[in-house]
Amino acid sequence: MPVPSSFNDVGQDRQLRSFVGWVWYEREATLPQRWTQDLGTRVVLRIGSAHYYAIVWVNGVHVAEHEGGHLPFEADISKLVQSGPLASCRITIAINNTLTPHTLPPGTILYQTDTSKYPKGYFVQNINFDFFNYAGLHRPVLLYTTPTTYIDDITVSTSVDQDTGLVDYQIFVEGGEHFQLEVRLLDEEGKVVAQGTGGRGQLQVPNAHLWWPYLMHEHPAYLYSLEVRLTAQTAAGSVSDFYTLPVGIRTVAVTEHQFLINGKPFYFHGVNKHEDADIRGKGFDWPLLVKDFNLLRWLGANAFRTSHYPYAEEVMQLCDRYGIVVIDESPGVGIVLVESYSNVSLQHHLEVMEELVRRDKNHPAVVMWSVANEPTSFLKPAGYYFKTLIAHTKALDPSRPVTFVTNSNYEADLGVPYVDVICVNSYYSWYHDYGHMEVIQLQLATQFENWYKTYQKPIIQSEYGADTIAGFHQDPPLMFSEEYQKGLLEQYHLVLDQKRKEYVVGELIWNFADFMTNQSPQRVMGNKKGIFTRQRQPKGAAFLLRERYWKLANETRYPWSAVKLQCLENSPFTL
Ligand code: GCB
Repeated sequence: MPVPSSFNDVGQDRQLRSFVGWVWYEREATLPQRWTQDLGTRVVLRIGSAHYYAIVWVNGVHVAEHEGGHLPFEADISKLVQSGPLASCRITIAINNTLTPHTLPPGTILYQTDTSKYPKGYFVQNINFDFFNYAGLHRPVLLYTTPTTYIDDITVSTSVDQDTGLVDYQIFVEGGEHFQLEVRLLDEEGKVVAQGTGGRGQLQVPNAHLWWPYLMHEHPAYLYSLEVRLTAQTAAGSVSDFYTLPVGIRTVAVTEHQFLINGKPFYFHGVNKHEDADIRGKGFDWPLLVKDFNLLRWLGANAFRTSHYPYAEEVMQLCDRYGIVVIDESPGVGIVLVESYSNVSLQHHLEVMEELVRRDKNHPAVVMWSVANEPTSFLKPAGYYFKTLIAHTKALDPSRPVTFVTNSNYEADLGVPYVDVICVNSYYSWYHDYGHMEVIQLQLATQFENWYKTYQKPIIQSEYGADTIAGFHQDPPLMFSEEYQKGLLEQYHLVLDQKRKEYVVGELIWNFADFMTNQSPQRVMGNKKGIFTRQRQPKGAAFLLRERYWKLANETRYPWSAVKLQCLENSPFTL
């Protein structure tokens, strides 16, 4: 089985495609001698993503267990690989993709006991989310080393005082007490612009280049490099550890009707994505990722939401580098049953937010956390659940706003009182009043007005769209044709263009690309609401959005130039 990849679509076996239960991966690695002989070296096994519950053994010894499919975990395996003459290391990973009411996302196993209809022991995995439940080792599995005293974590937060950028840092060292830390901040030319010593401090950068979103500035996504050097005295002598962290200096703030980046109003015009592609499923793939970023830049998109789970770290790194703003979402999707609001579930959700914030806190591209998508937030226990979850996330990271994405009625929603920005999904003339595009404007305007009059908080249209089979044409438009998708989006845009002058701060299309789902009578080999096909070819709506996003970029950019941005065929960003 290739790693990284989902196991479902690489074989010809129908049972494997829909398999629910334990699968086993095993691999032998031969380690360099220094790793196994030098006791001053710490050897770590890092698993980028295992869907969903994983148990890990090295040379037959249990080293780690992890719940949750989308975030990395590690095990220090030094003792195991340094205990004998054996230089090889057998890594065994058992993964179980079963979802229960207490996992994230939640699910239920339904046993069918009517023996006239089902064989003995027959069961199915039920889920309340609309994407295929791919499983396997979706991201790289790595072995790496550090000294025994090492830099365990770094937290950076930035602010701006007039023209001076302020970079607050905190460095966490593990494995020893006797060490020195040196910190340097370098600009893009490699020039040292600030330095410090010790585990925490503030670096001041006069005339700082700020990190701006794509299309908002002529030099978007400016990144400094924070170099952290540790020198430690250990039993094995003096050792050093070194880490470089890209740092974008920027601020984020929310007012009653605006989302501010570096004090300027920011309008999200972008997409919702999925980690999804032919054959590899949710497996990480560089060419696919770079293609997606080229498409985002071609489109003039300045943002996306990691619907409906944390994406690979490499994705976040590219967002930092290209200035694509991220709403970083937890795997809290399909929280529907009352059992999924229990303390057991809440406790797990709090831990997932800890893991997510720990992993993504230093990315300038991440401007907001989303703790969930479309929960049954009108159920009684939802109030306490979201109050606790959002407060916890804010305590973990006071620098970013927190939201969850709702599709509940504005009067019934018990979670929205705790969010900073209201993110609302709606599918007018798709799931309701199907075929009737003429009702969209009225219904959408009412939606925005109701939410705003109740809460006076900025609003993002976090999903809207229509299933479209590429190549289906019909005029006047009928559902599933490319014309219908375009027509529906245009109706939404008419209202968005009014309300963005008031308090609507963003629009994210559902979805960037077609993606696989469970089989059902409503799905034709997956969800077809992509503006690109699953193979990343444009439908008509992609050209419509491209024109719109570049127009929006021209209207909302920070006025650094009177020259118009143009989307020329061969260049994603031309002045
Ligand atoms: C939604 C969900 C998303 C679905 C989409 C749809 O509201 O958040 O996961 O795929 O609608 O197409 O039904």
